[in-house]
Amino acid sequence: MGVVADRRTVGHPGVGRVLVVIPTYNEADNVDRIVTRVREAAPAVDVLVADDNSPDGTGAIADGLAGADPQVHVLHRPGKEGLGAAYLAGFAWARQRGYDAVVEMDADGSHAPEDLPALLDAARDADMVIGSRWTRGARVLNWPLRRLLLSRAGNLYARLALGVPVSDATGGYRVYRAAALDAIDLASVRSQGYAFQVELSRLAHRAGVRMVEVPITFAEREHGDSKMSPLIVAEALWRITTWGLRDRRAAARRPDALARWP
Ligand SMILES: Nc1nc2c(ncn2[C@@H]2O[C@H](COP(=O)(O)OP(=O)(O)OP(=O)(O)O)[C@@H](O)[C@H]2O)c(=O)[nH]1
Ligand SMILES: [Mg+2]
Repeated sequence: MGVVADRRTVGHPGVGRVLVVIPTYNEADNVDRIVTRVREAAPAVDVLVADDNSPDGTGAIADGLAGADPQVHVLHRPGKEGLGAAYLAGFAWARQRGYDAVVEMDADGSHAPEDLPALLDAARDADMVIGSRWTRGARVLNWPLRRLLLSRAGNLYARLALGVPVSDATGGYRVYRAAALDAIDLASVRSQGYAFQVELSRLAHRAGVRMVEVPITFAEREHGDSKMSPLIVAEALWRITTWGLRDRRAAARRPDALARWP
């Protein structure tokens, strides 16, 4: 008991108390597995499952895990509102309880909990850490060519349109320290799908948040169904284009516009 309490207070050395937020929608085959892996890989961090009232009973399974482990919590949300809304609710939950850092992680096993200690170590010298599929040392396992190309093209477009200096702006395995969340105007965020990750990358970059990327091993989901849809891709394309045009118009209005033009 004493040891557990100490770990909870201490969290990750040099970072503080950490909450891993795992959004879920119909992840009944995955939620137990992922929570168990996180607890084993990083015993000092707490977990919050943010479930959108999944019809397959994911929320009830998460309740069972929370009942058996005081470091596991569940946020029940009334219905499916997208990844972005679930994360924003998770961030608010963390801040109300004084966590020093929040981690984003998918439930489907694509983001290996075993990589989490390395991400948290990197957060000692940065306010935002992106677990990257596209930096040296990263690995992407079992992804079909179609998904590889979509991710590479999406990242290239995001970098060109927005100037965000990261190789994986769409990636969803991240650490935000409280300073990063304070610097970003979260109330202005509207994105739901992948666009959410790009929007937060853009806002963090504009706010001067210290970002680093750490290579991860990313694996295709083995159980359950993807929530990726043409609508989610269309949202990202539309929003990135709109932000890019807005940034260029704003840059052009500044007196030293010509010197700044990329
Ligand atoms: N709470 C909540 N979670 C969601 C929602 N949509 C997706 N998620 C979760 O967000 C994470 C990522 O979704 P995935 O379906 O794995 O999307 P993806 O990783 O782009 O797609 P795959 O590569 O096919 O797995 C998973 O943990 C999902 O359960 C939602 O509307 N609400
Ligand atoms: Mg996935």
